[in-house]
Amino acid sequence: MLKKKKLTEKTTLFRSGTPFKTGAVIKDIDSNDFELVSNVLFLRLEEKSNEISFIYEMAKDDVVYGLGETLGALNKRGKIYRFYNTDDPEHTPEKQSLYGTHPFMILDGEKTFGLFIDYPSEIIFDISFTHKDILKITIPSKDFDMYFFDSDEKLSIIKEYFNLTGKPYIPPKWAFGFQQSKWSYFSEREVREVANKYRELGIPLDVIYTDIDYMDSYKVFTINKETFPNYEGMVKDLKEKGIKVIPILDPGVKIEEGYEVFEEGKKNGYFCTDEDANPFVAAVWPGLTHFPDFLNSKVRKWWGQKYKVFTDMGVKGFWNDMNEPSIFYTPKSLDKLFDLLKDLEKNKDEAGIEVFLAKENFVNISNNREDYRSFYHKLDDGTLINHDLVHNLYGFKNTQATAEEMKELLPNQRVLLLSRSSYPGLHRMASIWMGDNKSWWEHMLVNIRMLQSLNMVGFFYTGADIGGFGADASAELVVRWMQLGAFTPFFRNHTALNTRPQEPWQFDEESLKIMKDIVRLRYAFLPYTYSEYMNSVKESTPFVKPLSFVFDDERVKDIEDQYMYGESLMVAPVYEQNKKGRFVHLPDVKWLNWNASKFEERNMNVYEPGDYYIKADLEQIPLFIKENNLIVLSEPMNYVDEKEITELWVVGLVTDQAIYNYYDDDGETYNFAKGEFAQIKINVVKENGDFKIDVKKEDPKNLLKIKKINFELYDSDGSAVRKDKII
Ligand code: MIG
Repeated sequence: MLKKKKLTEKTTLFRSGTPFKTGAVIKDIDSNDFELVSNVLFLRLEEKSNEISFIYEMAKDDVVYGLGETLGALNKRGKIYRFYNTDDPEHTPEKQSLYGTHPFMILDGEKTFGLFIDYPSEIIFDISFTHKDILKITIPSKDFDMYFFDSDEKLSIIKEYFNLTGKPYIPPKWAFGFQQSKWSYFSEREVREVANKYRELGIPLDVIYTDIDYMDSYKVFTINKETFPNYEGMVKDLKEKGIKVIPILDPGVKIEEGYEVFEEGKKNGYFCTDEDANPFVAAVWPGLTHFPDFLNSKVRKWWGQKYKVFTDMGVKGFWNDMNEPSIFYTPKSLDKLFDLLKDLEKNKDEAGIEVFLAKENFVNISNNREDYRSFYHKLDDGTLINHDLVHNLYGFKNTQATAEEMKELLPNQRVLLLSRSSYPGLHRMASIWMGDNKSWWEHMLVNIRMLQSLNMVGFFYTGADIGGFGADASAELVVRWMQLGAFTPFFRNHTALNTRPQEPWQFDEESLKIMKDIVRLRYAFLPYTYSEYMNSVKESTPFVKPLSFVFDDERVKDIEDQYMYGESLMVAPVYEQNKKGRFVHLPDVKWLNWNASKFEERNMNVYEPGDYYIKADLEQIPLFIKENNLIVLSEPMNYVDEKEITELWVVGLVTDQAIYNYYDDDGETYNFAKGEFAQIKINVVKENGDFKIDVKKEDPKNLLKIKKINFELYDSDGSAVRKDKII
């Protein structure tokens, strides 16, 4: 039996039992005026002793979108997805769980609707896998909320979702610059060298990350004084060069007497507890650790304030890792493994196949569900709850701790905040990257698809490890991936321990030059990217969209490897080995193609709608500007805000009229919410073979330094008219 309550014209809540308050939804829905129902519109309900399933018979051409951080196609049909946050660095196609939980989907077809399940433990979406036409969503519990969105418009379903769970996070403007990371830069010297190298080579850069090895014995909130003798000095010196340093932070607190974080946590009962009410013990990087109980608001406050060691040094970005939480092993699970080994040893001579089978036990010792069932959280009202029942909230609450205390530590400052694990609602305060991918061509396609799916669930500011995290990358792979990354909001090159280094200079002169140009191109696009990002948050419309969210023709439903980046630009990255081009579908309108390699070179072509093979040499990424839309560029810089932008370039194919609302603000604070932002309203009208340009500046706070706008306006025949306007 469910209870129903209509929340808005299009959104209805179906409540089962007494759901846990996850914090995903920003509206407080506690009133009693629910109506009892035994069915959910056209979904069939199946109840078992302790689980409920929603079943829907899909039409042949129904498409399913959403589900955020999941593997497989963009159209989610044909696979099982199991939301149970997992640190799994092997993103192979059969995997059902990754780091995040995003149980929001849109079914688009004969009927169109959306739904979101707010339940913090395992949820299974079997989307026409077990049976090819059946969508079956199973919640192994009777306490959850299910929100149903009734609309024919995919974008309005997403708006309803944001209405319910909040608008996406807004990072500082410099977060749209290029970022370099590696596990690890082992010393302050190495970090400084990398920074200097970027500046020497003239490759723009805004951020360098310090991975776990900056810490003293992996103790969170400490610094290894031998290898990083002056972390603060490094932060300050790099800041002079326009480079921000972002440290990684892991939740596991090393069990070590005298270590402040451990002592405080223990004294105050801030750690999750085991069956015997002792702090729960699990091994992660520091060895044996305790897990802070982030579901408790006192613990969150305590933890969030710890970031002060870094904010005091001038750090404005944080990278929260391992917060599924990842468990390498527990003392208990290790004992079991040793027992197994002893058994094997006893029968050593006849062990045979058992040795082969025993391998699994090694793999399964990490992130084991049994371990997640063996510890507890203490909520604000004093109740104890088993971790397994709220498992998917851990990373969310960990990063919420950071986000909330940042408001006090850095008032009115935007920070770049990344979390690996997530749950709906986290998208309001932080973002996620896509975790431990591999230097595989296949993972570029995963990146392209996940980028679109994550945008649907509110993680607009996201991206993958460029070049791939695990495994060795070839120069060509890194070049192609840097091109893709240049058109992803979060643009960071990162790689794992013991893999081939992949900074731009690690290969050959030609690759270096291409990568330098592509990073510079990224910076040229900054006015467009930032303006579009801010407008997309304002409009509650994904910044990155599949073509099928914009165009109606049947063909676009099959296009998963091209995407809209803002309203004007379609990106069609080359993501296959040795390819000198790719097929591209151009829907509905004319397109101005730019096979872009550098800001200074325009080689534009106009295409009619249709299907084409577009040549793209190694240094080129195929970009397409939509007819009667504009993009806005500026001269590349070494880092965001290095110089004042005094000139813009506005480029487009205008056959009728193009309007662009250029947005800008200080890029660092939340003053925009008080109206402190600037806009330039550009209106280009094609008239008698000429272009009439109208520009209106609205800049009450005098934020803009733009003096001149250069227009490059293309005609259907590919000819260009150049004009400028002094403003
Ligand atoms: O167990 O900190 O996803 O980006 O470099 C691996 C080391 C732990 C996983 C993160 C990755 C990071 C790595 N971390």
